[in-house]
Amino acid sequence: MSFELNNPLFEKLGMKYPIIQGGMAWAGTGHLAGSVSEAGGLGIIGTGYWKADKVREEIHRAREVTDKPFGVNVMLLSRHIREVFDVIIEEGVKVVATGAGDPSPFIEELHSHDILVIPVVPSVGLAKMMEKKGVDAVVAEGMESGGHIGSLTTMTLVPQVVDAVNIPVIAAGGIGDGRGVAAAFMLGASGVQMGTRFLASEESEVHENFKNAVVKAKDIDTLVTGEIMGNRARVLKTKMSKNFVKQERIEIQKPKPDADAIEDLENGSLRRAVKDGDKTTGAFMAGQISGLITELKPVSAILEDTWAQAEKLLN
Ligand code: TUI
Repeated sequence: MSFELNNPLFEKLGMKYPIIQGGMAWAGTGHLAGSVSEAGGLGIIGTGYWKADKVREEIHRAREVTDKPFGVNVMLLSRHIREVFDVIIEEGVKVVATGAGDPSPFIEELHSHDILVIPVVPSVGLAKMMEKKGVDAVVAEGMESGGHIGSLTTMTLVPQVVDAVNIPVIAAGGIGDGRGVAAAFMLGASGVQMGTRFLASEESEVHENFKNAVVKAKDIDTLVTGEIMGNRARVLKTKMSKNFVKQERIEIQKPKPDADAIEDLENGSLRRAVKDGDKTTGAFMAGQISGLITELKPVSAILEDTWAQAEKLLN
């Protein structure tokens, strides 16, 4: 007996599992996203603050590993989003996910090119607004997630979004194995998104220091930066992130830093974690579920094992 997938969206995309890989900036490379799609999930390239040329290159890298559809996540705080959307349209990408903002101005245009639009939402209000604008599904993301986060937990957000909208709801935040997937389905979700679990995969291209840090992390080893300055983001505890939180309390008394300085700080610190494994100045964005992840696995095993465990529980 197998649990019925009640998500036509995933059938349309030819997915074997109702599992999406979160579009992680710097970490969600074409190779990782392509590998997830190839193995039966939906991979998503995380474009963060990347310029259009880099996005095009990673789309091509995804196509080296799969002929299946994959998505591209557009991070709406970036100044390069217009050019990034142009590349997505030119390259015939099938799915756009968005994060860290309101994608309303782009939805009609993306639909006119037959691109599915799946925004990440941190609240019921935004989910309802997105449904009104005609999006194809929403990812309801709790604050257990790594990176930029809202303030509700997955347990509280998902059922409230499920009750508020009539489009598929994909749960994200704190899901790392089949128990989490089964729980999300019990809350009414019809799919899940996992990010941190895929960071610690063989196909993930983050620095080995980053992978090891996720594997070694315990339950209480993340903290949230930006509580004071804004742009709350969950990262692994390091000397640097602990110090950042302290510095924020000092910085807030000073005149506001300019946009370029903030972008350099955010983009640079994440790049240094992902590319250089730099524990002194890097921001290792990862979710609270890091504590559950104790080994690196191939993407195919992550999908297979997770879904096998979920199906057993759901049946
Ligand atoms: O976007 C994410 N997670 C991210 S983006 C990112 S890149 C970055 N790096 C450094 C600092 C900031 C960003 C790293 N992680 N998740 C999806 C998400 N979207 N979480 C929360 C939201 C969100 C927040 C507000 C979505 C919409 C929103 O709307 C506000 C509005 O404009 O109404």
